[in-house]
Amino acid sequence: MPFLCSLLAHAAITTGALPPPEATWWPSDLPPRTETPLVETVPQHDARMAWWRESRFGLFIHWGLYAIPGGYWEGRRTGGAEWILNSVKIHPDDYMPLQQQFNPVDFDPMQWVMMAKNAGMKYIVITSKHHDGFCLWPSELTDFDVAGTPFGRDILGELATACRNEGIVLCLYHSIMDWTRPDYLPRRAWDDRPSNDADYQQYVGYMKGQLQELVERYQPAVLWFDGEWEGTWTHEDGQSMYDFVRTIDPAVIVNNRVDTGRTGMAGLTRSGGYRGDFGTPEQEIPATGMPFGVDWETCMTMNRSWGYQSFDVAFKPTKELVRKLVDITSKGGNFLLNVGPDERGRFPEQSIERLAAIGRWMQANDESIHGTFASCFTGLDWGRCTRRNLADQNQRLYLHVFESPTSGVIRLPGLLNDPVERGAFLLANPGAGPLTVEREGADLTIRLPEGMSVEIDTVLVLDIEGPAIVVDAPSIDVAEPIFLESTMLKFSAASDEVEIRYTLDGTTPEFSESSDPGDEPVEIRRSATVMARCFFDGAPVGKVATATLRRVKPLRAVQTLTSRPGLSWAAYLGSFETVAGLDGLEPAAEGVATSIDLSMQPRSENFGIRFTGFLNAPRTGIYRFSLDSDDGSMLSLGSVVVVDNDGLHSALEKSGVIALEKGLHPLRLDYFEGTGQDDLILKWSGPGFELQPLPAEALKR
Ligand code: FHN
Repeated sequence: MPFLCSLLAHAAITTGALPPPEATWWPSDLPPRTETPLVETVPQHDARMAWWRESRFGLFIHWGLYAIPGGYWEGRRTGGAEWILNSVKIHPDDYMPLQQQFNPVDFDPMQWVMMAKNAGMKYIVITSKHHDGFCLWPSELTDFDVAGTPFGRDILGELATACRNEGIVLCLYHSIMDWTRPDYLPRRAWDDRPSNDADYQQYVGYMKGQLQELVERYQPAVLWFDGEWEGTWTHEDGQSMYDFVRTIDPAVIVNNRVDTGRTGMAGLTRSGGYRGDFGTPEQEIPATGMPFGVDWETCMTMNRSWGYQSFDVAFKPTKELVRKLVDITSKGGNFLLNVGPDERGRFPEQSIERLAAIGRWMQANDESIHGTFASCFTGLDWGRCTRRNLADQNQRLYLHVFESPTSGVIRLPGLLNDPVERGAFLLANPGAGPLTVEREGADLTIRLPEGMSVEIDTVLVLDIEGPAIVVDAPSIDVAEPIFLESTMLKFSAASDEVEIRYTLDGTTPEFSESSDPGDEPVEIRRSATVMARCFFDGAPVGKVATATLRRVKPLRAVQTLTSRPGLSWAAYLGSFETVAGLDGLEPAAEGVATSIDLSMQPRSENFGIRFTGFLNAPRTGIYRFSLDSDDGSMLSLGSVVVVDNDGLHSALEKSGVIALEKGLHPLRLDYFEGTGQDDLILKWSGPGFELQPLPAEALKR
């Protein structure tokens, strides 16, 4: 196979390479840690994550006292499910007596485990303690637990046994937030219990004691933390907790909500040494998956509630749930699908029915989910792709056909590998004989069985020679989209077997003299609209890549007679929705800061801060500013808004680029915090230095 052999010589697996095995798996911006068994090489980290990555599909169970009201309170339908104490503003003294009603006589752990197992799920994550503080196991550290109920049985212990007997992995959800524990802060606003002797670090110790109980008694394979966002739980607490539980059990996997680095419901972990072994998108699936090599799991309800609510009958159809599982798997993630059992310990009928229906699809197709990894295509208009490695470096592609094209043919765009002899076949019915596979330039096509209709997802299998090499849009490598005198362009593609052509005037590249070959770096000296495309045997392959490059003049520095170290800051009290809300207010406090942080914040919630002064640019050049905040923020230099990260949002990072003349530039940084987590991190990069916090000498007033 001459064509492919030459390919393999250049095979750069288009899904990105993992760091070399000798790399140490530890947040790279942290000093190496030697005092705990937590330092892992990449192979050791991969070994710890292996079963979790192979599983791909798990059952989330939200169960506790809140199943008793089930969204009703004092005879009224209130909604709120597991949040009912908060949603209905119930005083803990009125909520905690639910403990005397907890008697789930129909609880059958083996039945739960078998429903999960038959659905093709490999692990169960159950709420050991949710935000209401009630413990589903007999804890030595509190009476607000299952031992103090009429039921009295060790729910987690019985479930752990059933899981072990059926080869299902037990994992525990544990809430950091605790609305009833006296030492937890902040109190709910309507909770008038005295808080002056509440000791938050005492609460952290209580949490650690309970986690030690749970890890030593039930050996959960994953600790799924939640409720980290109220501001009292700090990055230091998160680091300490992660180290604590992994020191007790170095094999345990911990999600990123143990720390404070989660970027809201999108779930990715911010850079900066935040702990957590996987990201946790909630009720959403990343549009294109996370960067290759990042572990993540989408958690989602079947209806709209995590906890039980009889009137929530908006259950997603089985077809939608299966396609979510496939979509997530095709992006390299795990799917944690939730059930909220009722007060008797029964799964809702609709959940039972969907788990069984998913199981019927999985029975014929689970090979295309378990043990597979992300697609090699950026987008397929007829469905999704998952894959696994085979012996002798070959790969198996699972082609999930959601919509059968009217042409009766599915196209694998830019797939340069050739199929192994056996061609393609239906996973659910291999005996139906091979399907016709043909090459059309850089694409492969597969003819579907005559009249094939798709009920949920019909999976085809295609084994290919070697690791998948897919040519899509070439990458256009340039330092920044703006430049002063000139900048260098480089182009690259997934394979050397294609040729890159580009234009600088915004016209679509062609395989002719009208477009230049992109095999050498190019110097750009004036603004340009770059378009680049791959060609294979003279035919265009994949999408067109574009980049707009602008030649600019630097923002002039201001001339001031003198300047003193540090920025002026003013703090404001109020509930804001944008930074504009700070305008015209009288400051509650003022001062000087030699670094940009929240050390001067006047309180934990509902405040704003405005920094003003000058930025001292060490030399004329191109500067990039990264502004990471929860909630809103905005950075201006002179009259230019460099980064607009305004609005009510959880942790979010945005960046902007600007050309500056050496010298002083008027700076204004506005920030506000609503409720929950707060964060303000400003970094910059510039001529001769990488992204880093602004040093004191850069801040003047
Ligand atoms: O507040 C919780 C909610 O009750 C539920 O547990 C979800 C599941 O991930 N997590 C939090 C909301 O983001």
